[in-house]
Amino acid sequence: MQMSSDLFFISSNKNKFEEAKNIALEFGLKLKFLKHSLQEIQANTLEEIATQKAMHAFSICSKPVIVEDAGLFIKSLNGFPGPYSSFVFDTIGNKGILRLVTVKRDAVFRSVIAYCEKRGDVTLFSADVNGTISKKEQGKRWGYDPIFIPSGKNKTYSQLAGKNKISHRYLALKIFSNWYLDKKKSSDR
Ligand code: ITT
Repeated sequence: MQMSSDLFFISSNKNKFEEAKNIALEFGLKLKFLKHSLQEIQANTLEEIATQKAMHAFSICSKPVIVEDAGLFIKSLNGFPGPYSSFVFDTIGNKGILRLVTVKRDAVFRSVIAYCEKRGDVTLFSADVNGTISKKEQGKRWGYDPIFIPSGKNKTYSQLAGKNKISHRYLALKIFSNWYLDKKKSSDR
């Protein structure tokens, strides 16, 4: 398979990049990592945050770039922490979330990938995975992995060897990669 290899991925989160890199390779895309903490605006949607992050990222590298904004939306908490997932993880963490979720445990993990290759021009790709919040932390890994059980499984993301084949990040990167490789093919013609 021929690899397409001129795409930057900017994030402060090495775990996120490692997953994205392995997933993208499967689709024939080689991502280059640039570790940077991008400006995260206060906004009500991941799409708005991802758009701003992509514009900031492009101003840093001036090359085609993707960023991701992800969020955990808990239905009984009206979608909290959603766009505040990063802040909430750093403040109350998984233990705090487990204290807030009592009876209804349904949740959605969402990924929004934002692509920018020109100043002010951002294209978005998103995907959701439905699931539930576990009763206690199970397994390790990173972020909310120990408390999110994707639908149809009885293990958390942390405990699933195949997380990268079913995750919100996998699904969003799949849509993005198809779009990006098609675009490259038509511009190479
Ligand atoms: P960026 O620099 O890329 O923004 P971040 O860690 O702040 O890195 P997000 O804002 O996208 O990333 O993520 C929101 C929160 O959700 C953050 O605390 C992550 O650790 C967590 N998170 C995102 N994807 C996750 C995943 O696949 N598994 C577990 N936690 C995840």
